[in-house]
Amino acid sequence: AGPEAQTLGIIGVPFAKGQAKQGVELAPDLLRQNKLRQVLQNSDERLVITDYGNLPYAVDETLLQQQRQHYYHIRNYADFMACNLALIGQVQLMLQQNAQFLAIGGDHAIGFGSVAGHLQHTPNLSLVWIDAHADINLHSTSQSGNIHGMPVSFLLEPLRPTWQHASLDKIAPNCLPKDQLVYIGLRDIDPYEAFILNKFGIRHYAMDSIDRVGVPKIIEMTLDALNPQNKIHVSFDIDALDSNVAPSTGTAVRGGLTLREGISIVEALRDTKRVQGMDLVEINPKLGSEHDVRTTVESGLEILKSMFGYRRSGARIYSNLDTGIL
Ligand code: HAR
Ligand code: MN
Ligand code: MN
Ligand code: MN
Repeated sequence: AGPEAQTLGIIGVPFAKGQAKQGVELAPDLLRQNKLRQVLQNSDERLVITDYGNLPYAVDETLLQQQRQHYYHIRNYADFMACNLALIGQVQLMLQQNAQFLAIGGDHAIGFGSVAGHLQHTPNLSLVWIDAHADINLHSTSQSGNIHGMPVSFLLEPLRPTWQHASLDKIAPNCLPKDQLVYIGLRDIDPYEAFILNKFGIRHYAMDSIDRVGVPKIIEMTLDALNPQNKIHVSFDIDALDSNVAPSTGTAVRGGLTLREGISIVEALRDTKRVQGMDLVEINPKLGSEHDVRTTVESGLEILKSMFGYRRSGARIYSNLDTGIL
């Protein structure tokens, strides 16, 4: 690892209790079996990768009390908080030891701990949430009780008071200002989520905006909105991609991003050189056929490849190229 080294820490977060379907906990190991490490290494030879394995967590009595008293209507609140507490610490550790990190879910409930940990290391952060869903429900608005539909509400400054019993000021004092969040790919927004997005003027480029102005303009508007001094966190829910390229996921929605659009967005974010953390979540190998699972894993790996340096144009750095051939 020379001065050009780009250090990347990877953590698997096999958390599946933010929703009701089994299987999403298998994704980190499945991606590893499908040569995650080699794919990333080949995307940029300067990467120095440390895989921290899969994150363990333990639920304590305080969290169970919080669940019993205040959040009994949310499925697995105590598990959610315990896992995310561990992840908040893990992300900070990875950013002490690496320039960048990647968190592999698990379901999108881990977006809370991943972004919250990132915010504790880097208070001036911008968040790009690429998803079919807004994941901004409050405990009082969720119709499903599934906490993978709520992580953004824990992160956003104006929504924090709605989690008054969650001790967020202790766990994760830094939060995200509403103007440093941009959503891309939405197409399945709950009524109260739409109300929240509009009330606070949160930028959300749903699929209809993408249809109207196209991906290059959406990228331009996204980058214009984000503070250019900030580092960026990209939280990528595989269901942002169309279900024909990402069928094996718990809440697939048709009419999503093509793989090319997904790659294009991720390439542009990478090119800012400000992306410091990324999540890839909601790949569920227990859903769909063997072919569906392979397609979904391949799409996920293509997205990661582009984030960590691969360029379709061939415009990449190769230090040991033998130019004596010509
Ligand atoms: N909005 C719905 C809910 O709150 C669906 C949540 C979403 N599913 C996800 N997250 N895959 O993006 O229950
Ligand atoms: Mn650091
Ligand atoms: Mn999501
Ligand atoms: Mn989603």
